[in-house]
Parts: sequence; C-alpha cells; structure tokens
Amino acid sequence: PFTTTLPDTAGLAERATAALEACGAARLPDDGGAPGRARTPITGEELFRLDFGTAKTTEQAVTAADEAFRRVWRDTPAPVRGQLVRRLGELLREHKQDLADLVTIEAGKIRSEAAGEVQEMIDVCDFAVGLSRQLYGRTMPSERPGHRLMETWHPLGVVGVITAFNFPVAVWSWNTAIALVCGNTVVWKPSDTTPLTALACDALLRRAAADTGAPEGLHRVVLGGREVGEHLVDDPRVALVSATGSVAMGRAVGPRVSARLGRCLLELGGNNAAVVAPSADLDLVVRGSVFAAAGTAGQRCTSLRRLIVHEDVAEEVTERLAGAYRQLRERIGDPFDDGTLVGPLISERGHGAMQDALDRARAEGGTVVTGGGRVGEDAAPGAYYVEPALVRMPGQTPVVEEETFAPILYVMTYRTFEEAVELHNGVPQGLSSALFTRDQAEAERFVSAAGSDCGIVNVNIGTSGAEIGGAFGGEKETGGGRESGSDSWKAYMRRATNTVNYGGGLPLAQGVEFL
Ligand code: UN1
Repeated sequence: PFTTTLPDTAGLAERATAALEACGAARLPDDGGAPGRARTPITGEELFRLDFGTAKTTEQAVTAADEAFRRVWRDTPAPVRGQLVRRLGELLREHKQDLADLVTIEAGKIRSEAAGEVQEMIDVCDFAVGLSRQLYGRTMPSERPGHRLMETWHPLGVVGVITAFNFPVAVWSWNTAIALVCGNTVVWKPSDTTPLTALACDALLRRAAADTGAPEGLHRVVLGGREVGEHLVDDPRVALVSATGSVAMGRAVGPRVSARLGRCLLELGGNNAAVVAPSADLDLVVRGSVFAAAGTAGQRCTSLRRLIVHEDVAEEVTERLAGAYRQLRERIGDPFDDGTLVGPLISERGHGAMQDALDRARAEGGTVVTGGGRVGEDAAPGAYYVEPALVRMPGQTPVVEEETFAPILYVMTYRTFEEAVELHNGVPQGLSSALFTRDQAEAERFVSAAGSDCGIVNVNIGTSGAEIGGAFGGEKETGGGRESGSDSWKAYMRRATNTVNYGGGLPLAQGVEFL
C-alpha cells in the first residue's frame, strides 16, 4: 500500500531553489569545478546539476580558513566569537522551515524529523554561545613556593568536518558551532548526496559573519566525493578531522590522519540494541522501539537494530510490535505529507543492502514477522520506499552483528540478565544502547562499568534521538569520538600547561638541586 501521491521532481526543484534563495544561497557555485548534481530520494530523480569542488578548490578553501584563523579568529576573545554563533542561531530560527524543506528534499526525512534536525542546530548554537564564556582551564597548586601552575585552552586551527547524508545539517552544526567558539575555522565536506543543505547552511553562516564582523574565510564548504575528502584529510593545515559516516570510511580516514600525526574525531556506525526486561512497561517498549527502529527509515546511526527480549515477554512484545508495524505500513510515502511516518531510503544501494540483509537473516534461521518489501515503485521507479521489517532471530547470528543502514529490527530472546548484557555487548560497534526495566538495581547494573559498553546508555527510552547537551559518540568500531555537549569542546582545543614563577627564586620541582 502506498497512501500518498508523490510530488513531481520539477516541483521539488522549485521548492529547493526557493529555500536556497531565502537562505541567501541563490547562486549555485560555479567555480569551474567537477560536474555534480543534486538529487532527491523522494522521486529518486535529479533536481539539477551544480559544480562540485576539486582538489584545487579544496586547497583554496583550506588556505582561506587557515588565514582567517591566523590573522583574526584565534585572537578574537571567545565571548566575541560567541556573538557569531548567537547570530547564526537567530538566522537558523528565521530559516528553520527553509532548512527543514531542504533536509526533506535531499535526505527524505518526514517534516517533523526534518524540523527536529534544524532544532538540534539551534540548540547547539545556544549551547555554544554559553560555552564561549566557559572554556575553563584549571589552576593547580604548585609544589614550589612563588609559582603558579595552570592550564590554558587554545584553538587548534582549521577543523575539517566530514558529514553523512542522514543528518546533513545537525552534525555539521555540532562540530561547527563548537569549533567556532573554540577559535577554530572550518572546512566542511558534506555528503555528496546532500549538497544543497550544505550550501544553505554556508550562506547563513556567511551572513552571520558579515553581520558580526567575523572574517568571511572562517568557513568554507567543499562539495564532492572522495577526491575532495582525501585532500582535506591529507592537508597538514587541517589540525582536526571530525568525520561522521561508516566504519569503512573511518578505517580509510583514521590511518591517513594519524600518518601525519593529525587529530581525528570519529563518529562511525552503530548497531544499537535495547534489552527488554520482564518487568518492563511494554507500552514504553513498543513506542520507544518503533520510533527508534523505523523512524528516519532506520537511517540514523543511533537507530535501534537489535531487541534483546526476556523470553517470558518475547511473544507479547513481538506481537505488539508487529501490530504497530502493520499500522506503519499505511504511513509510508511522501515525507512532505503530514500523515507520513516513513519516508524513502536514500538510494538504491541502501535498498540493496536491506534486501541482502533480509536474505541472509532468513538463511541464518530468521523469520520475517512483518515488512521488508518495497512499495511505491510504480509511482517512482527510482525511489526506494520500504516497509520497516521486524525479524525474529534464533540468536545473534553474523548478519545481526553488522550494521545495515535500513529499517530492520532483529528480535532475540534471553534468559538471565548476564546473558542479555553479553549479547548486547557482543557486537563490534558501541554507539547507543537502552534497557527497559522497572527493576532499579538492574538499571544501575546496565549503566555501570560492567553493563553496556556503549557511549550512550539509556534507561526506559529508545536508542535514538539524543539531546545536544550530552556528549555524543561511541566506543569500539564506532570510533571513540565525542561531539556536541558536555565537555566535548575539549577535542576542538589544545591544552597548554603553564608554570609561572613570581617568587624570584628558582626552586626546581621534585627537589632537584642544580647549580
Ligand atoms: C546520526 O545519526 O548521525 O541521537 C546522528 C540522535 C540524533 C543524532 C543522530 N540526535 O538520533
């Protein structure tokens, strides 16, 4: 069933152009670069062509950002830098709908999730403005008389930001708002599937810079694929590469940056699970799981992919989930339609990966309880809409240990809590996790050192939809990076330890005597 009619591509192209113009990005870049294009997963068709960057334009972008850093930005007081981000936050509020439209057009997110993503940008700007007055260093007691021991935090330089299609604007904002108040400048390579959202953000930041007297070179977008990304990764002037994407991408980027002893912040795949204890409130389980597993068509790095359910409640949970999934089936289609809950997958490749995983799951003893099929291919042969799939698995087989970036939820059972935690941690990724329980001691065990091994550990909510105030990121193959809130800003700065002697004498530390 396909309950909506789809908008036509020409209409979407017009809508995208209007949003770009409203954000001040009317002129698509025409710098003689490589041929590129903008596309929409809503119809699976091309919106229009535009120029992508090249190694040369990337080099120029880094030069501009490096100069803005050295000449102006690193010496600008942090609270003044905060004024730039404050202005950006105002412009994001003003253009929330324009950006959300572009997110829907390019990434296929439903309206409420697209608006939520822009809200995430606004929130992190607020956070960063506050932070601009709180880049605290410590003062430690010196062991020597007449000495002060302290630390100072300084900016790093140019930060290279590489982002993925699924959060085309929020992840940029986490990195950029914080990097800028920390005194860095930014060169951004967005996913080559979401160039328009990037041009719109860049235009708004340019305006914020012009309005607050910040140097225009402090931010550059370079559109394109591998060539552009590799140049950014290899340029020694890029002090920190913050990259979000697949584990494969991280394996390519990490060693290259490390080879030149640059810094890296990696935000890679997740294979997130929720454990459902026998005491759990099953209403919460069902609502929390459906949003986490099928929201964004399963294309969040925090999407719920594994449900580890106590055997006493497994049947009931599976049945209730299947019921909810059957309702979802009526709500797949045009993400601009207010009734839609599940928009398109990003691409044919995403769909292929989903079908592959379902075939393997069946071969490994799984049963597809509901969903998995493609819908709407008559309406749009180039678009990939799918019914979210619920799959019962006999255990944590190889396919379950992999992240498939699509709406597949594997359901497994457990008997003891120890077994649940073991299954939970028994995958290579370590981003987000959840436990549904009413047993307080069990909840504490899950968040303890011997519990979940992930960077995000939740109780009685799903795995996705984190707030910006906490540090975001994960362990193991997820890459170890932390972005956004808490003290993640420290990754964007370098720490200098200062010893200042005001006493006149020269006592040596550790009581050493010399001359
Ligand atoms: C991602 O999928 O790359 O926690 C980021 C969440 C969002 C961010 C996801 N706030 O689901």
